[in-house]
Amino acid sequence: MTAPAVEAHAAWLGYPALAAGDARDAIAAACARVTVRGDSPTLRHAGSELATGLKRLLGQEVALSHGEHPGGAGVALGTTATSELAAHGVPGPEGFVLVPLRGRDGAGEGVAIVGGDERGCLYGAFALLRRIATGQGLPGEPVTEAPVAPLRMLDHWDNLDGTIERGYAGRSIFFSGGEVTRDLDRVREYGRLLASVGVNAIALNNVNVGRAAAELLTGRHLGRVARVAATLRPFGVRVALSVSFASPVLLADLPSADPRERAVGEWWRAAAARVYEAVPDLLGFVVKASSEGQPGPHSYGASQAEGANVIAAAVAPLGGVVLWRAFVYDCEQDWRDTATDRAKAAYQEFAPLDGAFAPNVALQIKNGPMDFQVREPPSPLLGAAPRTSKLLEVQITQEYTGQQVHVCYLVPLWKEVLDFDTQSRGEGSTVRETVVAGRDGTAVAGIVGVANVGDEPGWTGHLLAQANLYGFGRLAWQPSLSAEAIAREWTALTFGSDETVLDTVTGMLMDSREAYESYTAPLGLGWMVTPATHYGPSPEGYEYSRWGTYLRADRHAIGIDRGVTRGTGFTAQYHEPWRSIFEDRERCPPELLLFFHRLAYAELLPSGVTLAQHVYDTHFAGVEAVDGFIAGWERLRGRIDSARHDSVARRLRAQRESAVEWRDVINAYFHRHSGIADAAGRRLY
Ligand code: GCW
Repeated sequence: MTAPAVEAHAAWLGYPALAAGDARDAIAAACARVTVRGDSPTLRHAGSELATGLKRLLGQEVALSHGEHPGGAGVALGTTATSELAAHGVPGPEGFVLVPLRGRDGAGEGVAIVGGDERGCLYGAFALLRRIATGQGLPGEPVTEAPVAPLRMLDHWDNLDGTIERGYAGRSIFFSGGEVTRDLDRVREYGRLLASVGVNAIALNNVNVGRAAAELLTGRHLGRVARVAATLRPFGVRVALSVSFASPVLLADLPSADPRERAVGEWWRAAAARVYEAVPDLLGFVVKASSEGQPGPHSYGASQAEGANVIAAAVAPLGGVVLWRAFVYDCEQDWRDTATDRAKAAYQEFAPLDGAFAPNVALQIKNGPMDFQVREPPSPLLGAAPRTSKLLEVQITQEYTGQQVHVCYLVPLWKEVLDFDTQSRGEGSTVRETVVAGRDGTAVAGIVGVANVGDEPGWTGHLLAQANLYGFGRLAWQPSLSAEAIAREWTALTFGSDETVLDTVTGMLMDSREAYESYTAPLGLGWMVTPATHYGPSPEGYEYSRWGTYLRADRHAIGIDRGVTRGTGFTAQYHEPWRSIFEDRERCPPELLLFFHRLAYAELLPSGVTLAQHVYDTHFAGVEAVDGFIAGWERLRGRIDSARHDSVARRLRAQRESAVEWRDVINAYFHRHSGIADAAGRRLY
């Protein structure tokens, strides 16, 4: 058996044909016709997606018409505003109900998709297709869905020259040669992918904004930005721009960008007016300020709140928001200074400013206190600043997690953060409820992911990295979905319903993060990567540098104590009981032991082996896990088209090579420092 080739750009929207049988025939009978009530770009996309998707899944022609549902079998699509469908339920904005339609004899005749608004129709159309493609079939009872996160956003770190910071899938789909793209077909394809998983906002350009990108706010680029926004609009996706805090200086020659100066406020108001004239529904501006060399309020002795508020005041009357990144720390640290702890920085900077931010400012907070390592505790800032709007930021692009060469399914990592109970309002204050769903009652809430997309045909470089993009959207929509359910959905949509493929790929995705972690970051000890590129091992690459990411290894012990009693005091930023749990070696989650505690190599871990032995064991096991992925994937040859099979097989081989390097370097490092032999007698270098 050889599976047919699938166009790479279709990603999970290729709609592989269902296997012949009664189930398919019943769906085919009920879905031979699609009728769309109303006419608009969004509804047209929804209708044509349904018609083409159903056709491919069911292998039959599907008639598409706009107007009143003629009765009888078929799929009827419309909003609650279109009379006969309103009776079926009233979902909120962006939500939808899938309602089984029954004939006179009570037999199933089709399904109505009732959107709370037009975006709800689009999401409902994708949901119906997903149900059918994943074998759930047509709903037997009405199914209502609405997104949990109001803002479900992607940040592209794309530069105007077409490069992508931390991008591993080719060049930007939005920029090249210093200009905004004119390839709107590709943008449209992307809009379709985003809508299929419910992503509703996107920042087009990198948060590191140089002179060239600062000019996005000027007439030179705004026309094309507007065309990109217009292309994405029917897919329910609003555009945002990353801006430089120094824009008034860079673009208007003002002597300063001090937020307290009147001329600066006036400049931002005029700039915002110009931008909103071009893109009236612009979401707003993303700002990385006083962070890693970017200009910001600190350059003028002003606070982060003063900095954010001057821009917020400019966009507020236009309905815009400011997404203010909280990734602020001392990036000029002296490695000799052991009192400063980078993990504490974001909280120290922002928690005291609670209440000082304008209502249309949201702090965009990375999931962990350091920086997107494969294992970190949740950022304590997510449980602080109750009067400040907050967004959770995660990294879909695999900067520290294998750069789309290694398979690393990140949904389990994101779920740990979403499910973390910060205890900010007592028990039941999970990140997903308080921050992402906005139960704290602040004005802006949601989740942002740094995109892993480029212009490579399959969007994400590694085919299996598509599961991260897919999973981000699905999780933002419904954080209670399990990581495994999402992996299975993606696999079925991407490869079809072959059970062997489903089980193998889902299993591989589910094991992948732990595998990567086991050969790169023992017990939460991060940063052993090669500086700058962040690929491959270099245990002391950052040891004597300025970035605040130290291991402080000597011949007895490694790691940093971050407790209150004998460390940097980082644990004090958490609410109880976390503060005490993280502080206490006995109760600290084992996978975070080296994040919170300095341990001797000879120390016995709860598992009964020494730290050194644990490192050897996990590093050997990590490479074995990769061998398992390779063997599992080999068994799928012939069940997956050869182009996609080969591309993953090639990457798995490259992953293995890198994993071996990691294993041998990290094991050698621990062995040379500790002098402890491997109990299993394996080769250490
Ligand atoms: O993870 C680090 C990256 C930088 C990035 C920065 C940030 C865009 O190494 O490349 O800059 O985080 O999040 O601002």
